[in-house]
Amino acid sequence: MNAHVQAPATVKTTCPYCGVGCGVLATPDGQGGVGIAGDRAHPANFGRLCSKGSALGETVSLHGRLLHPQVDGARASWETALGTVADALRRVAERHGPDSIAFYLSGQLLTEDYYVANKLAKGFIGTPHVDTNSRLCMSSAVAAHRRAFGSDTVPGCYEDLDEADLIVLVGSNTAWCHPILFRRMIDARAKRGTKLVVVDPRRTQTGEEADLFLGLKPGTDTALFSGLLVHLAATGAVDARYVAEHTSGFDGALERAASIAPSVAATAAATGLAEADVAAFFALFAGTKRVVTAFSQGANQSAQGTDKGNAIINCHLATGRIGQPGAGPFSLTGQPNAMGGREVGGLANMLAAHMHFAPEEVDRVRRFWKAPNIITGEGLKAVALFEAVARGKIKALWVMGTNPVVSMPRADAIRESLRGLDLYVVSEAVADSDTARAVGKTTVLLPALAWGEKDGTVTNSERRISRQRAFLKAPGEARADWAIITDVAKRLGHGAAFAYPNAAAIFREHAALSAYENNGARDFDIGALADIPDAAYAGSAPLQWPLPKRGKARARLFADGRFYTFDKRARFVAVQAPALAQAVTEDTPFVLNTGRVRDHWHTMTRTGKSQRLSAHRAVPFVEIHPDDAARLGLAEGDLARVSTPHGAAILEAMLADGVRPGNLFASFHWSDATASDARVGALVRGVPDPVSGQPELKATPAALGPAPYRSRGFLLTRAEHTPPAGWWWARATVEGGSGLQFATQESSRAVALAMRGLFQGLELAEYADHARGHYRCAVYDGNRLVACLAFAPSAARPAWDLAKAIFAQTELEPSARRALLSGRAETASAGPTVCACHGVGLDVIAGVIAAGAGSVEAVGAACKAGTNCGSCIPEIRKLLPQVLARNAA
Ligand SMILES: Nc1nc2c(c(=O)[nH]1)N[C@H]1C(S)=C(S)[C@@H](COP(=O)(O)OP(=O)(O)OC[C@H]3O[C@@H](n4cnc5c(=O)[nH]c(N)nc54)[C@H](O)[C@@H]3O)O[C@H]1N2
Ligand SMILES: Nc1nc2c(c(=O)[nH]1)N[C@H]1C(S)=C(S)[C@@H](COP(=O)(O)OP(=O)(O)OC[C@H]3O[C@@H](n4cnc5c(=O)[nH]c(N)nc54)[C@H](O)[C@@H]3O)O[C@H]1N2
Ligand code: SF4
Ligand SMILES: [Mo]
Repeated sequence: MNAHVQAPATVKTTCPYCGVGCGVLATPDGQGGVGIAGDRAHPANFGRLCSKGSALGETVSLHGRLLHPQVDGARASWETALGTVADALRRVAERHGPDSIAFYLSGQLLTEDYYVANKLAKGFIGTPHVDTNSRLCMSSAVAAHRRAFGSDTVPGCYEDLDEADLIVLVGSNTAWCHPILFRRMIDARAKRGTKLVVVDPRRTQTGEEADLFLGLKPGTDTALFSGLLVHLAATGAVDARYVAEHTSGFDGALERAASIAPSVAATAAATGLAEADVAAFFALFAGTKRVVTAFSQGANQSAQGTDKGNAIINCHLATGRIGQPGAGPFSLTGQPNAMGGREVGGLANMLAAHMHFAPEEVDRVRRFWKAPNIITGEGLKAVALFEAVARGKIKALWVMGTNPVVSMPRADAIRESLRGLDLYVVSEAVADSDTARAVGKTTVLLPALAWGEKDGTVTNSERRISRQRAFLKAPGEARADWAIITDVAKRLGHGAAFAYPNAAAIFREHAALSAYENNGARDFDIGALADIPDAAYAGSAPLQWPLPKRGKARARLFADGRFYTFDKRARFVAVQAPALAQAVTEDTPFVLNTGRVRDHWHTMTRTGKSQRLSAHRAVPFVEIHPDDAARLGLAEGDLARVSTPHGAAILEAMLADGVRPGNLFASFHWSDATASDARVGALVRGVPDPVSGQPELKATPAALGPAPYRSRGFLLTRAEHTPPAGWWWARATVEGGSGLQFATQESSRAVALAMRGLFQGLELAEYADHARGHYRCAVYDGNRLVACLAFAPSAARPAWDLAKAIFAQTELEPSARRALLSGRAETASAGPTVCACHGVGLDVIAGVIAAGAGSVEAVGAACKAGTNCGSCIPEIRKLLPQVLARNAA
């Protein structure tokens, strides 16, 4: 190697996906690519990364990026685009008042971006209508914290998971959605015998790993935790002194709990659980001092989300298990900067820096910002905000860093409502998200810097502020979100208040506001960072708040039993009895639950670029209990139509006995950019929780039936291809190109004709049996395979694993060419991917198990599966007994 070539510099940054907030070492290769490793020095992950974090290097290409501003579909200069935005905002404010302007922000913005957007809207434009996708994510946890603690405070930290003897996971598929924290839990089990209880109507991979799985009826969590409170009181497990000295409202909460679930038997009846399981859970909780109850979307995304949070917190307050090592309620935040959004006040019911709308708070923020148009009350929350767009009350909407046309409930109606906007602005990293494709009367797209290019801070689930650092240069004309916002502020005449030279200056102001006239009255105080010099900000190590100027940092809050209510006592909350927001009907007899898969992130604008991450679940699916499927004549892999009064989707049936009979589970990851008929958000009703306004996304009554297509097939191409209208399809990135699974009413003859048309001038190797409707085709350019297709009647739907493996090769052996035409491998194939990191398939893993690998470790030693990020270990663990049993039979 040339001695003068500099070794590439490694940059410490933070993963842009989940709220675990893992530290990442990024080593750019100088050609737009990057090597990724876990940061051993980061206290969230100590060097580990999950499948999504490990594959970050596959997602930074510029393919599909929005690189230039656009106005009404045409490329425009920044000058024109920002002028259009500022002029229209001014016009709308003059004609209809500033409160006809709304902002819809995201927990994936950096704190600095979030801070200036919130400041511009609430202090300078003067509109309260600023909400964020965090409304759909953890606003119920925020509301529960505020009701119980008087502040939105997460009391605990990740070390509590290492030090707990019992971890209760409520509505959390931690193994897939917070994988690195899940690894810490599994480590704790190995180290100290920590027990794991999982509460979820669906037996997920997390549930598979549990010591006790509680597959309760959807929406009945408040009954379970009411029953627990009653049990704690009845068995002397209540810490009476703690309750007397540090709390209020215990009697009322207990009385209510007793009216909901007076006994183990009543709890079992209300939740649909076995009495023995309920009793076992109650005994475990009562008898274990170090308990962490971690909750996420199965609790939050519920028409009773706030009550679910408080029902959990009640049990921790009753036992004094809060703010102590290894004990406390713990809200797992979803997005990388969900917590930062709360810090800046990005939700419609907050003002800024954990201040709300008490007159002295409004006045304080006004003085600090020198704000000419400070708002004085709450704005509309996401669901109501988009309803106001539909009604024409909101005339201008600026969406930043979120894809609501996919992720909002009733997403079809959301898309439709945007048409009426006088001004529709989208700050985006990608060009063709469904939200970027939607249009208002005037539509402006603003290209934002993405992960690896932008620079600022994020705060994870344990209140730890970490730096996201740039290691790639800004592509095209993309700019930092904060820079875009401050430029619009300047055009609106607010230059002086938005004259930030860099992200560090914004951070300092944010830190200063947190400390402003605080004196310990507000939990969020990072005053110690208010004067942080640029160089120290640039090099800053991860820091946990609170971090006041005077006083010390604390990993846990409330250890002293003092809370942020006026009398410093925590509040017990009397919760409501469980009831689904909407009951099932004859026409919609199923309860549709929605959520996530292991390897995709939300609307897939980033993880969808990675072939490794696209292999685990390549097709939009609906999990159905086998009994329901049998009744409806649906077999594994059939296409099924799921519908509600709000929308419909066509998804592959996945038979899963982990789903309760009568329930369905689908992912909201697919959009119009990646599939023809799989925008699951369109089906979801989204009834808001009365306290938090967070919509119910886990229980919409739905109908289910077969979606018959004559034929099914797949097509692998080097460049992306979209089938004709009327075909069902789903696209996934594959090694070396793009893969489509499709279904159609067309004949094999028509498909053969289409292939010949599509690949004119190239060599087509074809196998056709049109009488039986079978057709296979491989397209070559010289020796290079450029496309390959297989097509058959739906009942004989071809699998693509073998073709995918061949498509990834550069030089094809004659046996591979033959295999493409016969559809049969001459050597063993790998099967569907289980281990994304090492690309190890199911058949390979089953093979090594059959050959004697009897444990997760042995499987890893034999074929490397599960040895990198460990996200697939639960799947391997599940496979072991199955294969061993099959072998023994
Ligand atoms: N792989 C991956 N990881 C992610 C994300 C991603 O997109 N992909 N997104 C991140 C974000 S933003 C978030 S918010 C988190 C979400 O993380 P999680 O909350 O763990 O994920 P979900 O799949 O949305 O829902 C969790 C579980 O709630 C269950 N549930 C449904 N109804 C009920 C109920 O009534 N009671 C109970 N107890 N449970 C119920 C569902 O069956 C589901 O298994 O994940 C983060 N991490
Ligand atoms: N049915 C159903 N719906 C759900 C959920 C569910 O469980 N079920 N979960 C809800 C939850 S918890 C969440 S958090 C939401 C998530 O839903 P969304 O926020 O809509 O999903 P993302 O795909 O993360 O959208 C982020 C967008 O920002 C863009 N982007 C990336 N980086 C940047 C940047 O630096 N700047 C800007 N301006 N843009 C950027 C991405 O390309 C992408 O289009 O979905 C919610 N919706
Ligand atoms: S657990 Fe995975 S997705 Fe979450 S921050 Fe860590 S590496 Fe990123
Ligand atoms: Mo989320």
